[in-house]
Amino acid sequence: MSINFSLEGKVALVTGASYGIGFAIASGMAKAGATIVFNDIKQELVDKGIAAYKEAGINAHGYVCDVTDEDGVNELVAKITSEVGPIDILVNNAGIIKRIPMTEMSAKDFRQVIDVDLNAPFIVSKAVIPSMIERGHGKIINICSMMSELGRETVSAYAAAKGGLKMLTRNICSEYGQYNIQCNGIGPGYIETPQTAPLRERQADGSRHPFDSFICAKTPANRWLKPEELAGPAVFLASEASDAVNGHILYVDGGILAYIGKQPE
Ligand code: NAP
Ligand code: GCO
Repeated sequence: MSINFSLEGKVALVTGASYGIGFAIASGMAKAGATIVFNDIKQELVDKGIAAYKEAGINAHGYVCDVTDEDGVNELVAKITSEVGPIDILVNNAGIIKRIPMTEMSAKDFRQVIDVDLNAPFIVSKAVIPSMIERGHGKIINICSMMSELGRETVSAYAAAKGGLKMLTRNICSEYGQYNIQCNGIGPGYIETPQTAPLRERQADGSRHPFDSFICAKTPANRWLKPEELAGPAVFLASEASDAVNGHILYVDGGILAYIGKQPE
């Protein structure tokens, strides 16, 4: 019996993948044979992304698109389909966070986080599913979070969005599994990217950021994870090897969710 982890002949759209987790996942999928398509809001970042993929030996297709803009997303999917090919794999990766105590957060800020982190995965998934149904297969991977399971101070909007994204994942599985579409989530732990840079920066006196020490104490391996460590799980969920896996959130967190945390010395 052969197990097929290959993505040869597949077109993968990874949203918000000029850098960070999206770039790492797309790079891993390219190494498994996928044709990579990505988007970002700004042309400048798309250009930088294309150059970065090229440097990694990957001929990626980059487009400017705000994933919260439904008309723009529908145009993007039509353009990709005509210029590259129908989308076989969708990774809803684009995301933002605003770290503000809830009682100080405006409704506008709350809505913006929900719009990017939850409404947009709905919009993009809705745009690609009909073609997946027509072709009898599809893979959707939603990038969830520790905050799909846990809360913490200042991230109310983000946690609400990522908790909702977990349930959207399960609902796409429920509604479209009959068409051989698998929709799963990846729940990264704490990853070294620009999004978490403010939580890791050295203090004025040169000491470690308190949150840096906190997260390392909550992670069995006592370290932050790297974006590249998400590529293997993503390739698995994008490949035929996971055709019987559906509606699952695969936590790639170094064990944070299993661990009470290191006792302070
Ligand atoms: P990041 O470094 O902030 O990158 C986010 C990417 O999404 C950027 O390329 C950004 O483009 C793009 N983006 C944001 N809003 C967009 C929009 N409206 N339309 C299109 N693209 C948009 O974040 P990251 O750390 O790589 O995180 C990627 C995903 O993983 C996010 O969903 C995040 O919530 C999730 N996650 C991150 C961690 C972590 O520890 N880093 C852990 C768990 C989950 P611009 O630069 O143009 O804004
Ligand atoms: C935070 C972090 C986290 C990570 C990630 C953890 O402020 O707590 O940004 O939310 O981004 O989502 O899985």
